Amino acid sequence: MRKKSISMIKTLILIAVTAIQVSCSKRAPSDLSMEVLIPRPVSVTATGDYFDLKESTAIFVQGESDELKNIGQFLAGQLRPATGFGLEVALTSEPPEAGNIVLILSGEGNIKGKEGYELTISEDQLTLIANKPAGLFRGVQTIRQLLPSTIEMKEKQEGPWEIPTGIITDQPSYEYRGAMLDVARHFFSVEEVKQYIDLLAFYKINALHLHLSDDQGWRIEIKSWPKLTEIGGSIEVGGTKGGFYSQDQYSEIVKYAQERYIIIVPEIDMPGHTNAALASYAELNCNGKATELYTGIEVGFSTLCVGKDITYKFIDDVIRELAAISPGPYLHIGGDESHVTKKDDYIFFIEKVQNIVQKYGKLAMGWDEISLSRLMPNTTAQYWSNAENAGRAVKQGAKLLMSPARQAYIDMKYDSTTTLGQHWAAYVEVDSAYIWDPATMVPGIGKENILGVEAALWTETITNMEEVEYMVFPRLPGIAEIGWTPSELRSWDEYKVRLGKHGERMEAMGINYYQSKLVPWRSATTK
Ligand code: TNX
Repeated sequence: MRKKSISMIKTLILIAVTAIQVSCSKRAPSDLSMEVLIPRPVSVTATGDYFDLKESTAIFVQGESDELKNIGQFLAGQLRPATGFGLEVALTSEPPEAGNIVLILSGEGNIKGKEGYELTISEDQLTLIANKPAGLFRGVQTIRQLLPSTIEMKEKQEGPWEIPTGIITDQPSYEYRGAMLDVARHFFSVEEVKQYIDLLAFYKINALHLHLSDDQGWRIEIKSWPKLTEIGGSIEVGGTKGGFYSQDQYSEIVKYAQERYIIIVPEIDMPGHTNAALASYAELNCNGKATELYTGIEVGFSTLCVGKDITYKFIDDVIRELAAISPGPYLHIGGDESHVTKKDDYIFFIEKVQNIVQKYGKLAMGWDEISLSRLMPNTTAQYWSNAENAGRAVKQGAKLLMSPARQAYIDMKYDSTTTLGQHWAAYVEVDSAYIWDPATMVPGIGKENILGVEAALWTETITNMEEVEYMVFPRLPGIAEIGWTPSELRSWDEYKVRLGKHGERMEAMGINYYQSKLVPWRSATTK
């Protein structure tokens, strides 16, 4: 009896002590390594505490540079609406007081390459260090993803705005991580392209390839050939009104992308896929007659007249004007599916056009068929389906950009019930878009031959941004991760859980994404 009551008292004391401990300790320990980050960072060490973003938090930028201040402003701009905080951005040369965010450009630390960064989060301070501004910008995306999903909402939300403490050291696997948008089959406005750029930036993508011309439309103003846009830009697939970018508008897109450390890769597809040009100028046709405008979705029926001098005068003008407004290193010459161009003509044409691209100071890129021609050492071939073409390109010393249609063509339907998209290559479910490795895709071709990866969105069936989002999400985040995260850190079983949790964030961003049954979604509408 006595023994029993002593043990009962002991138990009660234990309960009381535990209760006091729990109510006194602030919060459960955090675990930075469990945070949902896409792409997954290279290295994460957790230290168990929290950094709190507060009303009083400021963003300090170390270094006298407007460029760095702009990155600070970008971060503040992302965090202000949902927090309602002022988040002042200030330049400093002194280490600031506790409670702030600090962005530092420095050659020190464990940071690799021009996009690497190191993020050190303590209770007192959040410190982001990089060698180059691009690295700071990539790290800023990590900071966004470490805050609660509601940070992405446009109206003020309830906090707390806490970030688990620890250290993230990160850098990309591939130097080029791109997305292609076909603005030729359906036209997308400057505002829509900017919206797309914002989505790409969030996943640390650094190249937007704009497919600016095709059979159905010519979308970039060329001042010396004005009918290209007057006539060739007037319509789109289905016969609806088309559109084009004036050179000023295009420059506005380039600048917007540049501020997000994204290059624009402009593509003029030739010698095939050129009906819009052939309809605009009779002299570009071998028979001297302009074709009719085309609003269908067949491919491979058009070609520039390879034997005429005027063709190269035309290309010289187009490339000269386009190169002058394109600060990025690459200019894409297409070269795919030229089914009505004779093989010898095709070979001759691609060699000649590569020279023109070089003359205007750019590096040529082209779809994998260009490897039939002699490639210049700095030309990049974009692999989409033909391993033989890819092998021939690499043998010539060219690098490959990997866009395998069965994995990275995000205009493909997810499954047989998807209403948008095509399925000539495959049904591309969310797992298929994730489970592939650029470095083992084509036998005999390894990482050293590969520039990077690119997800391609062709728009024969895609007419507006809501549809773009549905096809892009959630396949693009997976392809972004393939480009960024080393292959040994990638597994579908781990990724699908992370993606499932990321659903909440896509919803907070207002993204219309496909809720694949293969992913365990944890989101407002699927919970
Ligand atoms: C093939 S692959 C194309 C495009 C189409 C796309 C549709 C390649 C380089 N060309 O012209 O839009 O398929 O999925």
